[in-house]
Amino acid sequence: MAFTKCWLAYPEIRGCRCDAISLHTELTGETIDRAKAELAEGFKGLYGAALTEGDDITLALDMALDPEGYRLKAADGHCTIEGGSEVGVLYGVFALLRNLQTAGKAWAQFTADEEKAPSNRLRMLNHWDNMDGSIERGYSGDSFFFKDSEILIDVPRLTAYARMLASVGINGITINNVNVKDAASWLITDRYFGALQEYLKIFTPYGVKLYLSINFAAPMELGGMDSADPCDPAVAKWWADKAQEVWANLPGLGGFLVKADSEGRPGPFTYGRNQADGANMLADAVAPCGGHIVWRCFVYNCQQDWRNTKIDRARAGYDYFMPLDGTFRDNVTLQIKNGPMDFQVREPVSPLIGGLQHTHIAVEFQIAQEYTGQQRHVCYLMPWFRQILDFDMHTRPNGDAHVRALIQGAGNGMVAVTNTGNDENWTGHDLAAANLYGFGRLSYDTTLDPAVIAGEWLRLTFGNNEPVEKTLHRILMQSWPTYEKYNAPLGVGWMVNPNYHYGPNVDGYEYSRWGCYHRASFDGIGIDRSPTGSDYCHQYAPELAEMYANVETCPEELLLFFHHMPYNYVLKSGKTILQHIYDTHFEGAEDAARFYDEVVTLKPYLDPAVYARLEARFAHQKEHACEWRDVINTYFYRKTGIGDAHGRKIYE
Ligand code: GCW
Repeated sequence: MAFTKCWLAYPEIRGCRCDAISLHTELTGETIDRAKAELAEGFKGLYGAALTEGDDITLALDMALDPEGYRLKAADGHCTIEGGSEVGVLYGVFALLRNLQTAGKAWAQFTADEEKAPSNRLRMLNHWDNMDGSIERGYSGDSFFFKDSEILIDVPRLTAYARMLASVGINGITINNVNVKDAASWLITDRYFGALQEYLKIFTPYGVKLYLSINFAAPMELGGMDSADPCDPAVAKWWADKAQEVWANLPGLGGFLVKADSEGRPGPFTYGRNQADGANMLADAVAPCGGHIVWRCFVYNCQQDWRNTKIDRARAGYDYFMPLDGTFRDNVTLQIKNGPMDFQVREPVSPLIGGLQHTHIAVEFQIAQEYTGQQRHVCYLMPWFRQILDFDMHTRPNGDAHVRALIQGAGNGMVAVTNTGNDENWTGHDLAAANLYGFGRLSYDTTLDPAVIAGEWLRLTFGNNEPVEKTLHRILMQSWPTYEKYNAPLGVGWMVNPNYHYGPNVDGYEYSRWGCYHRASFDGIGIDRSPTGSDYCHQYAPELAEMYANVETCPEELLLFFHHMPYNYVLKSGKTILQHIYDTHFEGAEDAARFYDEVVTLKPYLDPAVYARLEARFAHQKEHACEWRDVINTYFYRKTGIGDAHGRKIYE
């Protein structure tokens, strides 16, 4: 299937054409070949220029730089790019091409002086692609990795993808779903080694390490054993032998990602063992091969009884993993979702992220927008991710405990559940590509301003096109706040249709076993997570625990996450909670209608296919935001019998 070039289209910088730009380098190798090819493609597009031999640009190594860092200097038509390794050089080349576009100048006028090293070592994407070709929580077509239990080797598409990843500094991908099903268990067998070797050939030169999700019960499923007990030496031996076989066939493989004891997946709990027993057994198996185990912390009871108000799903990750801090091997990274629940539009930062002091961690984000509009609504998530990175956990009395600091250093980093599929434009909604671009950029440099990232992405994708840039920039920056307005109020989350997680259904999860409740009653709504309730708030450092426990100091956007509050409680805005719910839902739907009106004005400035896709999505969002507004407002009107203070229409 045809596919777009996304932000690597290199649209012409108008009025700046030149015949040739020349390159000199003594470096050789596959990564350098990719860097040269990128320059050739970039200059052809931006300036109509051929890449020739000469000294306009010099590529070199400087071992004093971070291995994934670069230094870029340019003035008077000359440019040097130095990298701490070949991959650093490649990153420098992408930085040059990006900066040329954002500057929008002629080659001879361009100046640059920047030196960068990545904020995080691990900058990874997780695909939830199944081997039948479907994608769990995929909203942009089918997998471009798998179909009918086979691995697809679509070299142009995979290469284009590897370039996109490298261009924003992503250095790892897990290609198969963490829910390892059907044929996927067999990815670590000779059935698939040949095809995976082709993947290594494509991704490795771009600095992208390949990871595989594995089935914790593989010794049983593949090895015919009767147990997968991590403390059984025979099981450990099976994994150690397996690792030798896998790495002998797939040299350079990054490692394994594991979802264990979660939502029905097998894991160490089956054998009365803990999460560290499981992770460490695998870590020891892969260590001689240089392998890495990424172990997810999304472990909770998904069979709970809604009648039992003592169990609190939000507590689970911390309760299971915190006592194990310091017991994990050095080649284990715990992958922790950004919030304690599950990728809601608003959640507090997971306390486990701050709690663990002696364990490698990666924060797991989701750009697939499972709960934030599923790539049909626009929802640019970088402002939200940046808030999370900037959050101070107060857990290092003598050091920096902002999330961005806690995930620095070896074994740590950022992961996103990705949003790509085989749709022509990769991400379904054209604007959803800003999340893929943005996640990469933010993981490489956690100090970047989300507004700047959005601006870059627009310029790279649409060229220098003022009406498009201005309008879409405004929409992107307003999109997450807008989505939050017409969604579940004040941090409580979960008012969605079960299973699909799309569209409003206020009580959709209220009486189910999944542990995500809002507990709306005739007089109030929200979960008491203070000491009078589950006391989840004391999983945070004392300053934060106190702040959250007290309704006066609890940030209002999370008020209902932490407290059960009466509808007539007056917020700092002077509005009651009920009126706040009404107002935000009216506003959210108005915002969505305005987005549509603004997008329609862009018709003359956009490629017709892009415009058609955007127009259809924004029309849907506009209508669907009204559905959200009306379902939620009606629900609370029915609970309370109190109407809107401004007399607006609320359906009965
Ligand atoms: O958000 C939930 C999703 C599941 C997913 C799970 C997880 C891959 O609804 O589809 O399973 O999280 O993160 O493991």
